[in-house]
Amino acid sequence: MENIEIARRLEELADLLEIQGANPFRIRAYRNAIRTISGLTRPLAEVAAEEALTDLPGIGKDIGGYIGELLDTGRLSILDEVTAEVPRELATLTRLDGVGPKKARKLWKELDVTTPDELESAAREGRVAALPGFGKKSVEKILRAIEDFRKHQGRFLRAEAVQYLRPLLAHLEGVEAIHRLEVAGSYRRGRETVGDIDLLALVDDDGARAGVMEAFTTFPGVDRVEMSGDTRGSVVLTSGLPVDLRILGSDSYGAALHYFTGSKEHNVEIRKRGQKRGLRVSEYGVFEEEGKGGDGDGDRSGGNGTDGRSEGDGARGRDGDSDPRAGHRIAGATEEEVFGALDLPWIPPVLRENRGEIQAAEEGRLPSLVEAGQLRGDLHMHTTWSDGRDSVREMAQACRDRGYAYMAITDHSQAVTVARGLTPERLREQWGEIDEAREQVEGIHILRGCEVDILKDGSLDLPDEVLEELDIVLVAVHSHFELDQATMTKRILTALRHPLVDILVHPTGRLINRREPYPLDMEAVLQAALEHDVAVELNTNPRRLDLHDRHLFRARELGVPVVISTDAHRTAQLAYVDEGIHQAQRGWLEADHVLNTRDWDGMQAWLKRREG
Ligand code: DGT
Ligand code: CA
Ligand code: CA
Repeated sequence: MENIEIARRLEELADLLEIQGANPFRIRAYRNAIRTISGLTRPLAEVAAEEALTDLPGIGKDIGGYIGELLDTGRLSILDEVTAEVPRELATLTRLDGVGPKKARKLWKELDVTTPDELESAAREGRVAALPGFGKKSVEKILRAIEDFRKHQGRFLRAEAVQYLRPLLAHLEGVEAIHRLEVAGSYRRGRETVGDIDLLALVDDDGARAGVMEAFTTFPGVDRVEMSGDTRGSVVLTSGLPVDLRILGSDSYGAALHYFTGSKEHNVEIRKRGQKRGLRVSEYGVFEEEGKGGDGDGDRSGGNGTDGRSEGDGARGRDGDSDPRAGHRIAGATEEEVFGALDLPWIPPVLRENRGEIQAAEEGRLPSLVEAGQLRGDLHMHTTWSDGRDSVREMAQACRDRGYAYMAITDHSQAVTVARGLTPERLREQWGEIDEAREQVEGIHILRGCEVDILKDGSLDLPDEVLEELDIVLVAVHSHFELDQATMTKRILTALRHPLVDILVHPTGRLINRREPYPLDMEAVLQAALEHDVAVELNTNPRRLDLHDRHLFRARELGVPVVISTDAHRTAQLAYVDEGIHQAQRGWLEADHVLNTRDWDGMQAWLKRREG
């Protein structure tokens, strides 16, 4: 079991205990322990094998025991005891904005409300507003939170799914009969969230299928088996992540990989392209229409007719009465073969969203997508000076160890009090520490930066004379998300007009599955960024991924430089870039569109762009 999953279970436990009314000190201790676990860079299983879990800071006897039980059995018996008394759904309720454990308890005890649906009815009937501690405003907030919850229900952050999936993949990789194993679906397309996981296994020996399916369904991390057949099985992992497995032979493996990678919209276009050529594309392969080709006898005639029988719009290749495997198969073993049969080069999965990738492939202008390894520096990170966990020097060492040529220290400015933002005085003090780090950590250029808050009226949170002394100025919105679109857009445009601003960071403010973007005219923002020579950020924190792919695509079109940065609050988070890079690729970005692929000279030149 991975750390993140252990943390998630313990969090659920803490939520339910708190609703039950457990001792607040106990709850606080549990939450501290969960924070420790989330910050660990080593797997707990490894820690447990080498030392007592209680040696870790903040891990007491209780939690140590729970972790041990989870590692050994995958279960948590105390959670079963608590859920016998407190309905488990209440933990979901506490995640709604505006409903904490105390309110969840009240809703449950007073109104018998345990689910978002029940809460909505109760709120609409005025029963919630009548409870002490719940005014009209808080009811409105709750209703909005329920709406947001519905939109995202059941979707996992890809970065989380990666971790939930890893042990299962390791398990299946040990199964000898599987020659190839791939994750298809939205996961392979690098989408920020995934609904379920689509696994494909290549098994040549038909006799081995049952054993493979059994290895899948009996994996210890499986919570329940939804179905288990000859070639297809469906399970739900203990994390709640649903996983499908399909078993395929080598003739159709590539076709299935293409089909189940999707997107559905891309598949529909590919099928249409096949039809124009007299070919039928399905998850089993590319086939010449019946009557046009023999069945494996080498009689291949035609292949470019356009009559074609209707294939519908992409229903699983089984529309009408036609057998999806009928006809002469001309491709299917690999994806290259499938695309090749349609006179196309292989298209990277991140582009398969029917946003012009087929035409670009046809015309030989598929982008050469930016890779994480091409980044030469990270320009957004926090330290213990504001809300980060590691020191300037630790961040610098970690950046250097990643092979970066440069980096920027960008703690918050004073208005962001919850993050202990810096006043001009404290910022100046920090520069002393940056100077020391410059001497101590060789081989990397450390820029003095700041994530300067954009105030409500669009002015900046630090005086110009301070900004002038910074090497790089990031600006961001952290408050007044409630402004309407016109006011919010004006606010940001005002900030972009400031002549000392370099990068607009996490431009939409969204938190995936938690907070919608604030209303913003992004076209106007990108146009202004272009006009004022300001770069926009792709923040690779898995909850942010802000800007997202469509806006990145537009930035590329306009020629607005993009910076890919992690916003790391601890050294381990510098690795966020490895996941977040998918979003850049989904926006069709190439190295040239990304500012921090430049070497140090190139970066310096950009920072001096307004001089002289
Ligand atoms: P998800 O799981 O909601 O994050 O998104 P996907 O894209 O992984 O979708 P999923 O798991 O329902 O199906 C996997 C792929 O299978 C999908 O991307 C394309 C293909 N597929 C599924 N249903 C259809 C369909 O009705 N027509 C076509 N052409 N393809 C389909
Ligand atoms: Ca899927
Ligand atoms: Ca699926």
